[in-house]
Amino acid sequence: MKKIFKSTALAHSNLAFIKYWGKQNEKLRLPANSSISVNLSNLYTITTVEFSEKFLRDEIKINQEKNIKESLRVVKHLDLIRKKFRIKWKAKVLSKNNFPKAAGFASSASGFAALTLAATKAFGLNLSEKELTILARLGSGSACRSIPDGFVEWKKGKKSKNSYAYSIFPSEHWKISIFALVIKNSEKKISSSEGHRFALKSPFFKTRIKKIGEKIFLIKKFIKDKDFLNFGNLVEKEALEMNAIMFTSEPSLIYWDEETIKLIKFVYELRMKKIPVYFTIDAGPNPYIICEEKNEKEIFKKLRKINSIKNIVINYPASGTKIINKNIF
Ligand code: 2P0
Repeated sequence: MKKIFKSTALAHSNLAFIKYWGKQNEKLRLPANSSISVNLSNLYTITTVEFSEKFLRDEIKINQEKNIKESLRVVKHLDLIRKKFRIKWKAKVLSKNNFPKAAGFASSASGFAALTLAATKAFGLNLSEKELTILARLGSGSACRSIPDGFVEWKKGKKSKNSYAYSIFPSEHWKISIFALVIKNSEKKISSSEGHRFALKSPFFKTRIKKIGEKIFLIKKFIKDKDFLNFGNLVEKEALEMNAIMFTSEPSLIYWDEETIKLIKFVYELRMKKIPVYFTIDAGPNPYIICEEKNEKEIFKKLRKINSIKNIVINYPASGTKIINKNIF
């Protein structure tokens, strides 16, 4: 029987508690600091990759659309994989997010994690988890954190082979609830890749880097102990510090909207009412709100009443990237 070089992977998006913002090496996507994240159960990408000697060119479809800029980035990643493993064949790639692309969630992490596993498996390569994280990182830095299970650390490393991600706690370790809130769903004008470059020019960047080691030590301890109050406090501080780097970078980046600030204040109000809840924000206006599972329903009810929130996705810690037996073409 003729062998088919085709495989499908599912990767969850991830949310950083200690963020990646600024690179020590842009080409190799070596981050300026290590980071800590969790995979998000309800935000994921499924990608099927097929290689064939008959294909004349790569054909890339993301959410049924042909987007030239995104396709070029995918082809670049395929080229890297082909070069590394001496593959000559062209590929067909179909990638689908379970969330609408215009929902305002980043998809490069889950996208490049799924692409890396599907493409290597399609060719029958069985890479170790560590190797997969290194390869995914070269496509998009944060993608390496979507490969391992649950709560993940990405070690910054000084060389490509030392900059990898691994699971620090499995997804079942701590069932916290993470609301992804959409207040704005247009694409951002300044991409994360550009933002990373600007960050190095903030006068506070060096100070941030000096403090990261201690933050990583503490966040791991708080996750281990399931110490929600200290955990949430540190997550929130870290998000504000990263945003302070963005505000003071060159050029300055303010991804926030008026509604972002309103939601931050809403979180503060809930805490004044003794409801333990914390926020974090990435490179965009849409915040994430984190609480313990026991408070999830009460907070959800309150969030649903806020008109500026267009979409709420509740997430729990999720597994790493895996192969599934259902090709999408
Ligand atoms: C993070 N972000 O740690 C941080 C927080 C955004 C803010 O990782 O250039 O899309 O592809 O390596 O991975 C976004 O950066 O950048 C990011 P590239 P990426 O989640």
